[in-house]
Amino acid sequence: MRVAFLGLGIMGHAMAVNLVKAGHEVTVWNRTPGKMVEGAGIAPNPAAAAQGAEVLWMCVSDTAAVEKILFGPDGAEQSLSEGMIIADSSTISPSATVNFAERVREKGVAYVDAPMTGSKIGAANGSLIFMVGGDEAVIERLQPLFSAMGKKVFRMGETGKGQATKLAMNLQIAMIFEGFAEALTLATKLGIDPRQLVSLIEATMVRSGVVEYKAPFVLQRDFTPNFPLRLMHKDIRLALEAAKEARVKLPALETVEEIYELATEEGQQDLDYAATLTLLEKWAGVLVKSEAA
Ligand code: NA7
Repeated sequence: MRVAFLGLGIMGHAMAVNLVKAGHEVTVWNRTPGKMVEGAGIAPNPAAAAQGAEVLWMCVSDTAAVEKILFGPDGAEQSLSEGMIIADSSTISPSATVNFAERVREKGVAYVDAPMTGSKIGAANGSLIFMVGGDEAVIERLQPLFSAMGKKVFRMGETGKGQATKLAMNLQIAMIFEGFAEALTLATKLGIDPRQLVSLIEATMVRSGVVEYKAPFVLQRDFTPNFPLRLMHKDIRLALEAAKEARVKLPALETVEEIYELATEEGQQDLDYAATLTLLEKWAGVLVKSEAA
């Protein structure tokens, strides 16, 4: 398929590489020039990238970025034509997504929100899991692209429902990790070896995919970004906004958001979100470090 891919960050770059590998005709665009994908064309702006494309796939930071690349100066909007599909793998506001979809529908363009999970590794080896909102028939047409980038597609409902699902998923990741981080901090302060605590967690019902994935990094105190804190913070804010719009109270998430706020004030926004542990450590006057390490 002819695909315009907009946004070559950690996730987008790997996804575009996999589309090229699967034989699709890809043209890429990134806000900051200099990023490229071997075998893909490069466009100077979103409008040029979208010219003649069957599918426009986006993977950028936030709601404002999606709005800008679609509807801003040199935005893709001016190159949209009847029958095209827009797919968005950025994590953004569900209500804004519905609004963007309405704006392009007038031109006969379908809109699918397709945020994903699987982290940097899943993007690199094409094993992402997509949670998707949109018409079934449109999603079916995108299947060759989903298969190139991921291993599973869950249709969650109409456009906007993919984003709503993603917020509910990341809310859990943030809170499960915070629970793990608080447990590590308390246990270490009380004289327990964190490595032993992790072994126990893994052998019991307390285990989770989040802990399994994050524990090795945390025990090595490796906070290089797999999923940058600034992006998890954005998702927490999006979840709180969506909750407010729907008149839902999320008190635990509100508290976790304050921790991210403080971590950002400490300059940790570009580290992995696991770095929120270091704040708990600071308040407790303890360092989570294994004696056996
Ligand atoms: P990264 O690695 O931070 O990449 C973000 C990308 O978004 C990158 O290509 C940015 O371009 C682009 N970006 C950011 N702001 C804008 C604006 N205003 N206009 C156009 N392009 C922009 O994020 P990930 O790849 O890890 O994640 C992407 C999304 O998936 C995000 O929503 C996650 O929550 C999930 P740059 O190179 O900085 O010019």
